[in-house]
Amino acid sequence: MNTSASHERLEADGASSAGRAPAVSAAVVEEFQARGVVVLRGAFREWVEPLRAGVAAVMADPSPFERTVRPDDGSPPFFQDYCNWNRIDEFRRFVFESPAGAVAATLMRSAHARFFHEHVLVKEPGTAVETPWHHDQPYYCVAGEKTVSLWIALDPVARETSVEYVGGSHRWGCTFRPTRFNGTDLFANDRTERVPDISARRGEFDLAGWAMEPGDAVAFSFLTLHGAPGNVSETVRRRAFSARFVGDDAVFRDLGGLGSPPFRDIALADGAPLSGPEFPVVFPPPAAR
Ligand SMILES: O=C(O)CCC(=O)C(=O)O
Repeated sequence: MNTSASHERLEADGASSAGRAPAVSAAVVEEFQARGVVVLRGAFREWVEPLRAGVAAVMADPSPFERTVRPDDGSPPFFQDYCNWNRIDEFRRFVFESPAGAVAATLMRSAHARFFHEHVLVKEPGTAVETPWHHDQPYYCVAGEKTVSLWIALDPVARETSVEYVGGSHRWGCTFRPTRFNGTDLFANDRTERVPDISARRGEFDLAGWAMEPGDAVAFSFLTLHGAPGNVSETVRRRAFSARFVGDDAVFRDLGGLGSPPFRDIALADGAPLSGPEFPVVFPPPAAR
């Protein structure tokens, strides 16, 4: 567990434009760089209501990418959908008008922040569906050192329901085989190493996780291993909006449209700098460039 409470603080200062970020202290940046994960208290409080409205809109009209896991034990589902920012007004406003891009650029120590995609994750009260331990990098058609996801809580999240992160795993120097939730291969690939059984060896790792309030966020690298239990609450939903950014070193990795998200229509060459309307630069905002 993270004991450095001073590193947990990031209080939103009322900033609401992409050009004006809440202060992210040097200590927070250092912790993100060293541990691969840091909690940002209250950073997106004013975005909770718009994002909840966006989540409701997606759930009412999911995209073709929607994946809802319905557990065999009959407990409630785990809803997931992604890449909806361009059709859901609240999400598009978040991408371009919230301080998320500025926060991401600061944490990544990047001259700019480019939006990669967003992911909606809703664990209904009582769902038994766990999020298996994984890291996101092997699923993605992008490579680079500068990456960050902002997992924003839209409900109160108790510690026993929270996502957990393996501190320092972003520096292990390896990526693990990308699999689906059920353990089958997502696509043919030459990675043989599987994610270690973190749950069985908890004492060996620097596990980080936090009880959260709506508007708190956890920032973590695409390489940081993470996983989550089911939603042990019988009454409180666990709605989350995970916004993903890459920095100025991002290049396209051609996965033949087989990654997750698949991004089947990208015309970039393997290794080319990531660009294009699917991945807008959101910080600095256009007026400041
Ligand atoms: O919300 C969860 O349970 C998992 C989140 C996750 O895997 C992610 O945001 O990359």
